[in-house]
Amino acid sequence: MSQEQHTQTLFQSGVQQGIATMAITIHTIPSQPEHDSSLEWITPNYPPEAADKISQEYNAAPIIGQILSSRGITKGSEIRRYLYGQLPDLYDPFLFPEMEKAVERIYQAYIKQEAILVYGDNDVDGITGTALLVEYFRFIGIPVYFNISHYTQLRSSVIIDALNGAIKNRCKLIITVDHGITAAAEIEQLLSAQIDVIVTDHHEPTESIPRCVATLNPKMINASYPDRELTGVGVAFKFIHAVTSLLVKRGIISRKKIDLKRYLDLVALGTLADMGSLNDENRILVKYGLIQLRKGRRIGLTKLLGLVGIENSQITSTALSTKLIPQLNSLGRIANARKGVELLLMRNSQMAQLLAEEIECNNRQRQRIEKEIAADVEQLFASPTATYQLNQKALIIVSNQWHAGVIPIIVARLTRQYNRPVCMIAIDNGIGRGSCRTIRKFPLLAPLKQIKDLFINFGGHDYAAGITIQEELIPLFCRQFIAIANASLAEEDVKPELHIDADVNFVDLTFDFMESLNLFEPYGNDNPPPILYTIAQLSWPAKIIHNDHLRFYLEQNGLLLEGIGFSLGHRAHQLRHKGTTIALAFTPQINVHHQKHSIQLLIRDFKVLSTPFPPNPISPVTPTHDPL
Ligand SMILES: [Mn+2]
Repeated sequence: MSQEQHTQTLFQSGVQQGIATMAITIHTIPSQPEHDSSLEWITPNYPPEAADKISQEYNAAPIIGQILSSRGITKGSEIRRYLYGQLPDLYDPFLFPEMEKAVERIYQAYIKQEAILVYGDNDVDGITGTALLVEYFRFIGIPVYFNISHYTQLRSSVIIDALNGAIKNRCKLIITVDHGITAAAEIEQLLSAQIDVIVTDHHEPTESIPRCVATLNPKMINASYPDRELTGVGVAFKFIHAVTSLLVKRGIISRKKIDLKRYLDLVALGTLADMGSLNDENRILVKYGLIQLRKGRRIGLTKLLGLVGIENSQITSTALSTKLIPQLNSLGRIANARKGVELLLMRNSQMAQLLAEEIECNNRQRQRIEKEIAADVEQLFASPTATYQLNQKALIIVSNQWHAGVIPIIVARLTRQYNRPVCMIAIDNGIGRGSCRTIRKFPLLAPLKQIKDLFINFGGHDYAAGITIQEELIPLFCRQFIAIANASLAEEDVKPELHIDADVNFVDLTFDFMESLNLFEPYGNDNPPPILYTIAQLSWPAKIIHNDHLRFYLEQNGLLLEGIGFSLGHRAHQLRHKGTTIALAFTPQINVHHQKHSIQLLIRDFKVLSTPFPPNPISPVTPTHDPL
């Protein structure tokens, strides 16, 4: 039997066994050391003089120069833009090659009072981008309708749906938000119905570009736009920026009447939700969007924030990403994302409260479904029969019992956990919908293109992509995709890493220091909270709290600090002895308890350097050999 046949047999028997018992099969499972840290710590290697020079030049604490250096932000213009970037630093929206044509078409719609249909994708990026365009067109006085695609729809039917929506509402122009770039064939049908289309998107273009009035996408080949990383809502914002300039220039509206800042709350939400890289423009947009969000002017969001327990003054990118965004996201996953747009546009407080409660309830259901799938996956990873492909560089799991809308959340987590490309495929009615995430060293689109004949459709980004595939072709996909990953990734590429920014002592961790760390906000993709390093002793054994978290009691040169380590409970046995010396990788935080502020360490990882000897004499002696 050839190697190829052998793999396929394994896969097929895996599928059959899997479906009979748990309806899941697994193709690779990396080994994880159970007891010690499984992360490789990458310490910074910048020259200390360079970091000091930055701090002196910017009159900032030494730590600022160190973290900037560790992240490779060392040129004067980059540092200024990173630390103090403002709205006027945004690029000219007319740098999009087809912006001129797009705004001219809106001008026509305004003059002729033609209705526009805004058609958005069903994730938070699409929802916020749709709400932004609808609110803007209403404000300047163009009739506007909106539709949001449904998660169960195939792409071909999405555009037909848009067409029907446009005909029903007599719209002459459709504007897509956060999708459309890969739908050239379907968009042809709109043209033959004499409906104009403007595509606004940020997904990677495929070979055929839609033939339409204008395509606004920072990822177009030969695009002259300087920032590829804008998300769907970001592109929509650039669009209304350009429309505003034109309408002001032509004397239709006065500059004073329009304040584009009021749309930035939506831009911040969509950009964070879509994991936009928080450098360059996204960083500026999110920074100012957070200021807007804290004003609490959008009643629907205020109600939803209230339900998830975030006060306006406590709004941070992290709070939004962990608490608010999953709520809005759950609509597109398992319900109707249209409600998300309604919530964002709502003016009536009572109705906003009701809708926010409905969304919260929907999110709870999403959490239940997610928990079930996560338990399935966990059980599968624990199963001894699943270990036959331990050394593969990609992980693919398939089931006919998963909810396609929920798997992207789990895929993202598995990718972080195993630090390798992961794909989860949910089969329904003979069609598999796969969600793929990956690591920096293995961008997805090139390998997916290589095997594109296997798919009904595929698309997305280099680090998060989706596939649609006939069920019978899944084994072939697994074999080919894993082979490509194995050929291009080395063992060290898939070893989980932890990047440390700087090394500090407890004495440095003051409230002033915490204030200077704020300069690095907002945190998110490509701009994580700084991770610091130190060595300390346990002033008391660590305590397990809430099942799997650890509370640390630490001492360094007579200074005491507490730390919290999420999901580190399984390593409590390493921290049983007072006086144990450990290396810590952590992010300092301000903890507020009964209105008292204190600094605590969010422990990302630790390594035991030495334990005090002899160990606790009361502990029972473990026999060193079998007494029989
Ligand atoms: Mn998007």
